[in-house]
Amino acid sequence: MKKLLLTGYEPFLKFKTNPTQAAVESLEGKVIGDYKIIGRVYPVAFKEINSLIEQDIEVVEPDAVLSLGLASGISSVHLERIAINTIDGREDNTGFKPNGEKIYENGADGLFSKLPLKQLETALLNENIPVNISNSAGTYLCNNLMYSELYYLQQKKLDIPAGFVHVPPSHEIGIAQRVPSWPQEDITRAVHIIIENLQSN
Ligand code: PCA
Repeated sequence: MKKLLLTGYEPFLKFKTNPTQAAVESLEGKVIGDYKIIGRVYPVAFKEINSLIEQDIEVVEPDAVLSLGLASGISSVHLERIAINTIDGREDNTGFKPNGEKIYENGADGLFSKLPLKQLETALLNENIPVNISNSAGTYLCNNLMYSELYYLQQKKLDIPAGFVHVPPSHEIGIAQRVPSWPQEDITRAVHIIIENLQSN
């Protein structure tokens, strides 16, 4: 059975929950399409994230990697096209505040998703899930994870589907923060549909 490493994040900043944690916890251990789901929920910590994803890819030996993050203010699923070699923005959960540093000194400026974005966009639309292909994953933890994941796979010459998807807030966050939000079950269903439509080699 093929394995898919599915990653989400813990709550951060003013968000008391993270819908990606809930999605990972509900899909963990399931078989979806070609894949058995191996779930991980990561801390929002710049200094830990690179080694966490490297270790998990090494230990799990996945046939595909799908990473998820919450983006407040979006009202559709965002299939991220590119990760950039920089971190910047608000402090993380350890209090570290990035200031435009490179993630890898000798890394490429940008790394492209290895997910079939157009195919996934069509699959989600066919299931009535609002979706957009996004050209910026920001400069916070999510971009960092997407970049270090793709960088590591490139270094190891592992040619597998891998990439990052941002999801909107769940209603819990929407109500607390007065931002657009979705039912958690639709967020989890969107992730399920993405995995179903990921073909491994
Ligand atoms: N979203 C943040 C980090 C953790 C998460 O779920 C981001 O978009 O960078």
